[in-house]
Amino acid sequence: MSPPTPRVGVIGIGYVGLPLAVVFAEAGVPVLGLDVVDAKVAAINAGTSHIEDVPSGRLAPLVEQGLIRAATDLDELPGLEAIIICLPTPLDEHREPDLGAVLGAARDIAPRLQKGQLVVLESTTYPGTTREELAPILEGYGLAAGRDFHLAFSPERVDPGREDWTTRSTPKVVGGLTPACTERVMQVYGQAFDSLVPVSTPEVAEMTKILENVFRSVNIALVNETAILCDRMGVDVWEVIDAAATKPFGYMPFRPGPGLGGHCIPIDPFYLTWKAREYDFHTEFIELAGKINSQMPYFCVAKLARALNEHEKSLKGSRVLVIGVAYKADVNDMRESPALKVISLLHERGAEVSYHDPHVPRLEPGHGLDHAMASVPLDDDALAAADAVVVVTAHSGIDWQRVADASRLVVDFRNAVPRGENVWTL
Ligand code: SAJ
Repeated sequence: MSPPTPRVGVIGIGYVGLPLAVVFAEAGVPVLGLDVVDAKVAAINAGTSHIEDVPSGRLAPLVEQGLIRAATDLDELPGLEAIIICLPTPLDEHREPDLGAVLGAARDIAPRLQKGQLVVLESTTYPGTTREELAPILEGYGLAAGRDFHLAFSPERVDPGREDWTTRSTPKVVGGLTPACTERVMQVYGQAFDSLVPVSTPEVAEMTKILENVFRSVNIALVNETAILCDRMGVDVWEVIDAAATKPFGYMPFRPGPGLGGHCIPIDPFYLTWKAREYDFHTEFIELAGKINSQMPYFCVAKLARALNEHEKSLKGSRVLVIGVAYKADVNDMRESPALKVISLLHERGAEVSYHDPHVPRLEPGHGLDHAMASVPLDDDALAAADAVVVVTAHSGIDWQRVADASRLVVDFRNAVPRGENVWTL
């Protein structure tokens, strides 16, 4: 029996695209995943997932049934009902929006675009991108957005590692260029998502996503600033936050840490900052939050130096064991991880650094690391040999009491280790 004809195309089968493809395929909608990386395409067609949140055991049956297929060739685009763009939107070296991947995809789609097709952008970007940047490129071959083809924005709300809210169950915001576009994206997405949140324009949908991430960045910066002040006042910020979290309304706990990682929160807010300048507007909260969050690795290394000093040691020449380097607990993603900055600063100050991370077996040079590093076993010898053990990312499954018992000094930036004489906290 020939494989089912794909109806939805997902351009960019990564952290966002692959979970999206799986949700459509599990709803019985055949998906064509498109990517420029041959290895990713080959892995998916072999039923092997390269995304932690999508186990191969979940992907393989869908590939075997022909419900997911991956390719690099865009010439199958014309046969699809919907084309969904899930490509990275990083910042460039000047910390300005880099829409290169998204607009490149639009230029690839445009000559293949057919009447009646739906194009959806899922990549996080500034309000106006869909209407002002994407539509003109897609209209380059005579079709008009909203009349000949449908165009919408629908932000991804993936929280890597989370299991209670899934790609399917998390409410999905959709904003079409026209009411008919919104209706069309609801028809297509309604096959795969439990609940849809239609909004009046793509700008509303784009701004919704940015607000969600600015909300996190600003609140994380708030507790980070509070942590720095509490340190100076000799107040336990963790106890303060836990006490505040007992308020059953009007409060949402965020926790301080060694900095802001991930491919979203440190980056997305600055897409709005950039766009706001067109309106003579300074997004002061976003910029202040960025300033505070980016200072946290420096504050944490300074606190480590103070702790070593209390043990008659200096950073220079000290053996420091870092526990957890991924950008957050229970993921293997290193993008924008504050651990990279912490390790780089420790190297600059002459410390001998090793690390243990069960999710990250190896760190390649780059992003401030001038040499590769391999994760070391977290055994009593490694803990005892360190002049300081530093908790940067508190993965589950680590015996923190053992860390406290076997270490001479622990500096815990995540409030993971039981308190004790030899334990300093952020
Ligand atoms: N962090 C703190 N303190 C906190 C919470 C987080 O220091 O109280 C740090 C984390 O360690 C991490 C960074 O901030 O380095 C980002 O954490 P995050 O929890 O926002 O995690 P992300 O970036 O993996 O996922 C987020 C989504 N997270 C949640 O909704 C909880 C959400 O903001 C977006 O849907 C998603 O990124 C995205 O793709 O935009």
